[in-house]
Amino acid sequence: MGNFLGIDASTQSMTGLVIDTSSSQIVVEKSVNFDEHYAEKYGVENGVLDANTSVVHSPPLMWAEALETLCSQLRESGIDLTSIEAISGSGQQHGTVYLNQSAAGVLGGLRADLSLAEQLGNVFSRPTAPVWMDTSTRLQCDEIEAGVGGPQRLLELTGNTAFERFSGPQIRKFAQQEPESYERTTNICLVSSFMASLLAGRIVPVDAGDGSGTNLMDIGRRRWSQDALTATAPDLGRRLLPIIKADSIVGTMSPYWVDRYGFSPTCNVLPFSGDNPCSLIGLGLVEPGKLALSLGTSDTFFACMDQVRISSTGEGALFASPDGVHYMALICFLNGSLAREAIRDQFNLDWEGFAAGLRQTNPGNDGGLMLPYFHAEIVPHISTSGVIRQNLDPEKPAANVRAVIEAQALSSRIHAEWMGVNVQSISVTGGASANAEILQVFADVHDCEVQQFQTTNAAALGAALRAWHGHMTALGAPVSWSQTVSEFSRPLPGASMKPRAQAVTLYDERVEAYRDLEARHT
Ligand code: XUL
Repeated sequence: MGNFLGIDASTQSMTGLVIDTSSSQIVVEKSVNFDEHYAEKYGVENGVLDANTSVVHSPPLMWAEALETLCSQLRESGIDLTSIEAISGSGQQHGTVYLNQSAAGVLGGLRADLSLAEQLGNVFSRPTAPVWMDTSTRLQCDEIEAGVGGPQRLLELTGNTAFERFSGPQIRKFAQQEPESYERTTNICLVSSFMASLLAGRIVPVDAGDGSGTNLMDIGRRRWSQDALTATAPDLGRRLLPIIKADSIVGTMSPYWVDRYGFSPTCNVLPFSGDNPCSLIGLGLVEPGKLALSLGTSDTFFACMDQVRISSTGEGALFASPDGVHYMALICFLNGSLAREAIRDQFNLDWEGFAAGLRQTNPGNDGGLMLPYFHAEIVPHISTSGVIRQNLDPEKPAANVRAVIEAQALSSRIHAEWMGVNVQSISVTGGASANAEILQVFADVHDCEVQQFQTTNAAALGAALRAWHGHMTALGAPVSWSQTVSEFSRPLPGASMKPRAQAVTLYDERVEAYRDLEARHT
């Protein structure tokens, strides 16, 4: 029993969430938005550089700086940081951080009188990190698939065909285009393992949940696949630490965090995992059957599986669950909050005005449809941005608000068909999950109840729960996964949207119109 911290290093912000397991309460939740704090210093917009091109990176030094700002905010919130027994975290998936030979030494000897930004400037062999929004590696995807013996072989081996955003193709592109910098790269971290390394003061491995988002992990064995490594880049194996169990303790907080922020020197650090695998835990999906929806920068739709299920369309991704046993099937839509925000900003609305737009319009939007490709899209695969409207006046704010949300809900229904889950209810998380009007559309389109939770940050909650689970296991007093999640991942009483019969019937027709429109443009 005690306090456990989960940190979510996501695309647009860094969030910390503390749970008290004796009262089963979330006691603090703080978030640092990158654009608010660092737009000028690091040149980011929506947390990334050059969002409107196919090459999308972020500065890892900004993430380090945000971690410090977050810790200051947590301390100022009044929480006693010495009371935190263990920390784990979640990172936006697939992004890679490239470290040179000085990194391990610098991390191990951080001075508490200087900031991380002052000390880490020279530890990178590549100053920026490609992130999941990067779509520039189609060539490398094809080469890696061919290198292991074809897409089907890569799918069987790693659970996924090659995706542009996955780490392997990104690493291959770097090794090809900047061979000297690749040569100077001693370690490649994912966003998750980079953040954990900052806390532990040494380079920390990735867990299987995030390892499976690389196109490099043997999904059956949960370790790097030599065939995939060879097909990706020279001497890649020695640049990656062996994959570690999500439940292991990788060390204690380094003296830097103890001296500078007052964490306990005995506070355990666990490996971070991917944001989606952590959301799986945070929403309590530790048994197969239920579906969840995360409405974040990306929208993801996912389920817990007891066996490997492969998407024959090549659209779905498969990850290992950080519970160590299950799998996670996932579809990722790039045009999530970025598309909602684009419409909000185009019509000078705030979120209340956006919700009002949904209230003022009717399900089916009088026949208006939108394909919301404000950026290139992952599912369905669209390589150049371009918004398509059908029977929809681009000048009408409310109709465009409804069109973007209906598009997202209809698309999630169409592209989840391969998962073969009989949808009974959908658990929902992410910033936009606070918006009841948006959730109502998803309930009507999927004809099932959509449930809200106490926090909209299931990834940070899942990370805190993982910290608790791993800590108790290390103490020799393990808590089962169902017990770990049961008190924290209960849907909020009275906060579920129920499907409305008339709208359900109407969307059964609209889904075919949307499918046709999409088929004509993909
Ligand atoms: C999942 C994906 C995104 C990122 C950012 O495959 O690419 O959801 O994890 O959240």
